Amino acid sequence: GIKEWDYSNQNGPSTWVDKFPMAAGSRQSPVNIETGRVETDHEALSSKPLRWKYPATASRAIVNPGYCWRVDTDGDGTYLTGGPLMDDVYKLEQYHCHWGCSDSRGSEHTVDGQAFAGELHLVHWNTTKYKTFAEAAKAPDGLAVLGVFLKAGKAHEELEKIARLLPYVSHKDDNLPINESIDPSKLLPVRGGRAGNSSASQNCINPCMRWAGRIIRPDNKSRDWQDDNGYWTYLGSLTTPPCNESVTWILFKRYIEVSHHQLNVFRNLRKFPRGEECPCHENHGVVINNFRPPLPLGNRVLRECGS
Ligand code: SG4
Ligand code: ZN
Repeated sequence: GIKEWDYSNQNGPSTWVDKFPMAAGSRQSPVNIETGRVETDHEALSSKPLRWKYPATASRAIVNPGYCWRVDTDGDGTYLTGGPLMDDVYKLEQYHCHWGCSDSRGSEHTVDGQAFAGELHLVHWNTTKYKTFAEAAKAPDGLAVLGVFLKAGKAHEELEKIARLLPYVSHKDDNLPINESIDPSKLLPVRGGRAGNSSASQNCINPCMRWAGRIIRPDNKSRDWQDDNGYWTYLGSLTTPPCNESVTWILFKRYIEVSHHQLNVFRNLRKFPRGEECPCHENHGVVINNFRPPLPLGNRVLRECGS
C-alpha cells in the first residue's frame, strides 16, 4: 500500500502535519539542547534518583519496520522509575535507533546545534497508571524514552550483537527471534551507581542537582557537559507520526561510541520488503537519515539532572 509517512522529500517530516495534526502541537520532539544558557536552581527540587533495571533476557525479537531497526522486549522484570517520573513505574516496550547517511548526522536531538551520528531510544510505558502500551501512548504521562547519542569511534560490544543480526532482517517486515542475551542496560552510557544483582543490571543516577528555566550549563564552566553522568529531561512527543504528546524525554549527556562500520551495517537495511523490486528512486531503498529535525522548545522547561 501507499506509505503514509517516511523521511523522503515527498512524505518527510515537514509534511507530517498534513496527515497527523498532533505533529503541529507545542510539545513536539526532538528539540535542540542549548547547554550555553544557564539557569541556576532556585527551587529546592527533591526528586528521587532515576533508577532502571533490565533483565539480560529482555530482548526478544529484532524487527525491520522499513524505517529503522527495532528490538521488541519482554517488559516483565524491567523498570524505569524516579527522577522526572517520580514514583510511577515504567516498563520497557522496545528500543530502536535513528541514524544518518554519514557520521556527522543522524541524531534527532541536537546539543548546541550539533548532531550526533545516531540516537538510540528505549521506549517505556507507565504501568502504574495505564493498562496497555496503547492506552499509555495517548496520555501526557504515558511514555518515557531514554535517549542515547551515538558517536562514531570504537566499536560497541553490545551493539555488535545487534549489528550481527541485522543482515537477517535486511528487508521491511523481516522479524527474527533473539536467542542470545542482549542487555539493554549495556547500551546506556552510565554504569556505576548501584551494583546490579546477579540476574539483572540495576543502575541509578542521583537526584536533580540543578534546574534550568530553559537551558543549562554545569556550574563549573571549565567542565564539559560530556564529562557529566547526568541527563537532560523535558516533556515532548513521539518523533514519528502520529507524534503523540505523551513522552517524558530523558537524554543522557554522555554518548556511547559505535564504529563507522557498525553504522554502515545500519545503513544497509532496506525500506522495501523481501522479494519486491528496489524502488530505486531515493538512495536505492536503504534506510538512512531516519531522523526528525529539532522543533522549538517554546515555553517548555528543560531540566538538567544528576551529577
Ligand atoms: C520508531 O519508528 C519505532 O520503530 C516506533 O516503534 C516508535 O513508535 C517511533 O520510533 C517513535 O518513538 O522514541 N522515536 S520515538 O519517539 O514507540 C512508538 C513502533 O512503531 C509508538 C512500535
Ligand atoms: Zn526513536
